[in-house]
Amino acid sequence: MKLKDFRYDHVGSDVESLKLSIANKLMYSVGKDTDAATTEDWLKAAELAVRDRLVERWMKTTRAAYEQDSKRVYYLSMEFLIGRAFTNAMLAVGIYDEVRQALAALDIDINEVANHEPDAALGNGGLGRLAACFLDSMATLGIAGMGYGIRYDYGMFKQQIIDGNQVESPDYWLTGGNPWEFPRPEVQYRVRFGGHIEKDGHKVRWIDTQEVLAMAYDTIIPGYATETTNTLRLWSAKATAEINLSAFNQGNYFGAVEDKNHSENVSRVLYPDDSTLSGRELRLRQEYFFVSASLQDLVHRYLSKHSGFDKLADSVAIHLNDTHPVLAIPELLRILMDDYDLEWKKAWGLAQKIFSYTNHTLMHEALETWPIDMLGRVLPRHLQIIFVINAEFLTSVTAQFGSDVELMRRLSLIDEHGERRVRMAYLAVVASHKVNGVSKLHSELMKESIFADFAKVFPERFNNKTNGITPRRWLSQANPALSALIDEKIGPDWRSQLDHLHGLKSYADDPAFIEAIRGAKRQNKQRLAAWIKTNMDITVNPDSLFDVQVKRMHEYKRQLLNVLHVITRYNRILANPDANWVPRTVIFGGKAASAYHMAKRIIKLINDVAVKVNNDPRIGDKLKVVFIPNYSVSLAEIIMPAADLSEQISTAGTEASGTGNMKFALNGALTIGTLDGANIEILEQVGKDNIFIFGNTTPQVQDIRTHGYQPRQIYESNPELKLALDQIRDGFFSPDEHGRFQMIFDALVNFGDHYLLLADYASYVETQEAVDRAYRNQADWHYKALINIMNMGIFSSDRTIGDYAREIWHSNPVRL
Ligand code: B1H
Repeated sequence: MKLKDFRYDHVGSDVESLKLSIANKLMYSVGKDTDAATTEDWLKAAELAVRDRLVERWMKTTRAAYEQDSKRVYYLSMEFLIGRAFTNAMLAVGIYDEVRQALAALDIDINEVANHEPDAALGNGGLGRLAACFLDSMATLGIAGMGYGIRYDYGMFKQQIIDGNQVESPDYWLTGGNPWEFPRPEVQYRVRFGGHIEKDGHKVRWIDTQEVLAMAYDTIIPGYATETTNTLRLWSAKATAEINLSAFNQGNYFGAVEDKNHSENVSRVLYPDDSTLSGRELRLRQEYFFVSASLQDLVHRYLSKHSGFDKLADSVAIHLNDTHPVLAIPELLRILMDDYDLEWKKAWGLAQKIFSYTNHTLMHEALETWPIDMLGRVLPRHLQIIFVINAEFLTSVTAQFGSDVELMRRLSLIDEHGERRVRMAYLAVVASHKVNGVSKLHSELMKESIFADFAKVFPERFNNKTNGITPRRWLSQANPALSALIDEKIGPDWRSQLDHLHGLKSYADDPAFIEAIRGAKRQNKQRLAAWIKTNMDITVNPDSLFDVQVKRMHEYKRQLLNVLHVITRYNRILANPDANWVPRTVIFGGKAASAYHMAKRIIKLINDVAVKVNNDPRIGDKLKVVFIPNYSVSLAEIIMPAADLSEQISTAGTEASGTGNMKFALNGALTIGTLDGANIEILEQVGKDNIFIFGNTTPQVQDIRTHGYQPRQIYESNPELKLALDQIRDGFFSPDEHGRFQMIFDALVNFGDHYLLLADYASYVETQEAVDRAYRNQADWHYKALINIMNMGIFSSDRTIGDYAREIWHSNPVRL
């Protein structure tokens, strides 16, 4: 309905209007008196007031995109690791200071309330955080981009460290309500599972299915310094009325409610795996659940503006964030053929123009394959469509390359070794017009390893888009001290033009500026030291070198190599206590997947080493070890700006890109790292004098492996390494349980050291000595830090998204 005189109060953004708004929200929306209001209540009131300042622009953007029929980019992802939204929203709209003053006038400290916001932790790690940075950049660049995902009731678990062990508990993030989302009960789609298929002439019918409803919740995604405001639409499962009614009519009230609970489980919880897969049926259902709702929704939106599907590929780009949403491919084909009677050829032609796919890992454990049995049971129609895609694909390959049975076996979407399974990554490659990796190295390796045969069949399809990070959250918001310094020199535009940081070059020779950079770092280290004191009751010295490794716990990321260095350093200090040691605080943080026993044991080892080292009076300030519990986006915002040294030490060829590496360097930490993932591109940007590179390269790693790697030989021949490993094995760090770390020793010395820690140990320890030497010269160290900061422009996710938009999606900004 169009109302001629629909009027509303435009909300102002001056301090007085904000103060009044916040008071009104506390009164009328939260329903609390100032006497009774808790910090959470004030936060809610302030959030709602800020949210109001986004809504007008949000509607304007939605209307403009619709009127201009802009090409939409749909970013399908199982994970969006957003973190907090309050400060981000204020900075985007440019009202942070006004809100701060308005709250102060109400006797409320903005930092205090902001720290009470729970993280939206709907993701595991890098892949999910990348999706969040991409949403920020799409909005900032004015691209009509929409995220689609799952509104998990429980996000990433909360990690406590109890007696040095990880203990998981559920993340009740929605308990206090979520002011950033708008429930859309009128937007619901049926998602079907199970049943069987029936042929009716040349029509296929999928019948006798169980159904669940997907209900939309829209989250506002503000662009920075632009009116463009996009949407993240997340789906939550609701039981259908039928489920409840039929059971109810049979007099089975509790049965009905149970059934309802069962079907709603599909959006209950995020799988806490990172770079590994559990392969459980509920995960398959989750994938189909959100993909089906998203496709129905986008087709519906398209049809509200068009009749017929001729323009679909001009209107719509669908991006697959890894293989988790790959069922979108058969789902689109199903909708087009079964619901709208398109012919196979037409439908397939459209799909190939619409889909694009990013691969995020080469690791075997993370490559999704679903057993044919399971797929056939849960999604019989989709399995049938996948068989058709495969048959057509293999036919076309035969036409091109002749009949080569081995090649067919390798290219087939169906893995026939043992239990037959669908290779989801192959399906993604065959159906997409573009397939990209996430760093230069990874994109090359992708073509040589998992997709080698496909790169011959479709050479034009493969490309690289090196990851990026949003400078709004990862510098402007996380590091106000450094941001203010930069603003003073080059103005505020770097927030949306990160390559403007090059302008700092003119100040690289100014000792006063270098000293100011050092001062900002020192302030951030104090902030982190205070956090550690308050939350862990450990005193760390802000003048020590902060050596930080925060990321998911995974063997390939080699937290253990870091531990081996810590132990070696401890032994060296004891052997030579009077030497002039550079004091270090080694900080770890990260979660282990709940079923990943080795990763959990490594957490325990870190904590046992910390107890030993931190309580040894002979060590004093020279070495401290801290494991920060519950690493998360909001903690990263405190930890990263405080780091002097960024540990990026994965085995060469294993970390697809990394994005933490970029965040640290942007905040002026120097990297100690292998030639892996985007570390290589950081090296290209900063030059070899401003980064600490060590270890075997990817070809060397391949070489070592093919020539028969012998970790025991390295163990036997390096006394310091042997001592550290023996101490781990013999209970030196676990006097209460001597065999506790035998499995770690075995993995490294007896069972092949799959990630080549021992092969890189000597080089790593030597490079750590170079770090100490460099740190002694503070002026030079912070000069190097400035060179890092200055050259990180290319790692803005705005650059990344600009490249995707131009080269993959062919989508232009909405005009406002
Ligand atoms: C990355 C994953 C991942 N790669 C499976 N793969 C998951 C795989 O729940 N699961 O089943 C979850 C996540 N995550 C990371 O992506 C890479 O390891 C990083 O190197 C990369 O920077 C990041 C973003 O591209």
